[in-house]
Amino acid sequence: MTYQPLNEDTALAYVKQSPLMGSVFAADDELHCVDLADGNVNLVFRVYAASDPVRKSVIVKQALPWVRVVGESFPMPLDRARIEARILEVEARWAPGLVPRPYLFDPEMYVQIMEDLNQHVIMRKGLVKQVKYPRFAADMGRFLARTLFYTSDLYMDSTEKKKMVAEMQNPALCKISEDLIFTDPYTNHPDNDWNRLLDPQAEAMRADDALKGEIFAMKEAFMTHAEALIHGDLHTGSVMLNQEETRVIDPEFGFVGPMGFDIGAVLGNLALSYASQHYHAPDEAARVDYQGWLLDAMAEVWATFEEEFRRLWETEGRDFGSPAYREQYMLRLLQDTAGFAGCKMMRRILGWAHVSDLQSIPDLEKRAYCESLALNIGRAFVMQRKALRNIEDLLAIVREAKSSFTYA
Ligand code: SR1
Ligand code: MG
Repeated sequence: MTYQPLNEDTALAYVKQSPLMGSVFAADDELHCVDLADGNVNLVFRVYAASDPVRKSVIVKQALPWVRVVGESFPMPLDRARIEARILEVEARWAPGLVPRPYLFDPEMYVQIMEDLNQHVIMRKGLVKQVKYPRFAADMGRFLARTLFYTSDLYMDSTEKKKMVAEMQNPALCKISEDLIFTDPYTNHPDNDWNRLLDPQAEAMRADDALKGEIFAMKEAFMTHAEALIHGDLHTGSVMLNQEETRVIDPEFGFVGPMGFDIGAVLGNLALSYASQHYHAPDEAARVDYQGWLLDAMAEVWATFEEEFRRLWETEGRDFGSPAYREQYMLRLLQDTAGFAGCKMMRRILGWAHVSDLQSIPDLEKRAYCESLALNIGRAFVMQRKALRNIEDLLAIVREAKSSFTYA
């Protein structure tokens, strides 16, 4: 089939002629389609059977040759859909039950069909409402440990690892991350968008060469440290969950890169939520309680990751069997995690592509209070990362950070 962007009608017709008729759906099922596109980049449809819309339902995700929310002026290669489908398969192998089940990838239409998580919600939306997810931290720690360990040189055969590095090259999406996370926010790039009440802080950060030097160190690590197959965009909009289950979605920015980029994305986005709770949870007791939950979740993600990763290394590691090296490696991972977390927090405030935790705060003064707190946490993560010795040191940065504004 020649590539063409789908709409609700053609997505429905597409599913009706697919191998899913006879597996997920019966031939005589009455099917419906609804457009679900919500993120920045792709087309997303839900196709479901009228007789059982919860269980008989799939997600049809199609790449566009440009960024959906911008249009043709921001081109993006269709091939990212192949990489995403491949990474989803790898993640499903090493972390089964923690990603949606992949059903089909069509390399001509750049369409993936996968399990519909219609009993799960996007985590960021739940965090804004102070929902606690009891399974999240342990599940996420395990997802990180397993996907990162099994695709690293600690486990993989050296030749296979190098083949994977070549197969998972994702240069266009990596370039977007290089620009949007590590470069543009610290320049006068015309796409940057920030709350103008933050001008003094934003200008100071853009003029701070010590900060830029450390951010460039993180950028170079992002570009050159081919440690493991990473998800590449593991913010809280890439997690769907409920009280019992956690699923990681959308690995289209994945490539073989630094492990701390994924772990840092998770911790940095929890810290963004922490900063935003000054607005979302105005009752002080409720805010302190929820911020406590977020800090506990950050600690548990790291603790579960570290415990599982060490266990896998000790029991299944093929090489690098030195306890001294292991200690050095785990400490470097923690410090990288802090550095990438900080970069990922600051870009969401100073650059393009903001997050709803902060963007949904309508009062610009209240928003500036929260944004400034997040910027100060992010900056401290980057600048103090080499002094961190354990996860408590990282949490202390969050607890002790102050906004440069007064909450009015
Ligand atoms: C052009 S894509 C903009 C941002 O959305 C994605 O989720 C990534 O974070 C990317 O940087
Ligand atoms: Mg995404």
